[in-house]
Amino acid sequence: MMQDPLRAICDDNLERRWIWVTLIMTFVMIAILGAYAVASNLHPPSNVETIDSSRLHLSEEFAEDNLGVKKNADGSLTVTMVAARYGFFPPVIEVPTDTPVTFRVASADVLHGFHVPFTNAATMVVPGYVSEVHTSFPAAGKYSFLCNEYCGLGHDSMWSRLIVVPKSAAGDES
Ligand SMILES: [Cu+2]
Repeated sequence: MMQDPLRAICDDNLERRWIWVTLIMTFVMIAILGAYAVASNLHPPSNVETIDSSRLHLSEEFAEDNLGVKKNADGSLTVTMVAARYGFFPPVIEVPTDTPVTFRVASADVLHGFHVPFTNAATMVVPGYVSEVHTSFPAAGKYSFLCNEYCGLGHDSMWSRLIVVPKSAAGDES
């Protein structure tokens, strides 16, 4: 029988058994995380772009009038949003199915999360940075944006609505 490799660092049988249990648990958890990330097409956000949070309302892109859905020349969409205690602005976003969407989100105050359950859209919204998420929505329906970073007493009610409409019904909104 093979010699236990842990014998080199530990003489006690029971202790070695528990070391094995924790090692195996750790690798099982890493394997689950890895499999889940691959299966759900999760990847870490890669955009690093800074912005002055205190002057967000005076900035070009994140000024109140410029928030919302914009159509790009190639047919894709860019959605500009502000996360602030306690909501996402604008509070309702409508996009068509099967269309590349880039969300650009900035925080006006503290750390927030940006998560659309049942999709791969999730990122942190760190004050001072612009968070970017690229995704598309294959299924029409009503989704929610949720804040998943505790941001204060109103955190529980920090959510807003994403409506995904069938592409054919979306018409020529600009
Ligand atoms: Cu929040």
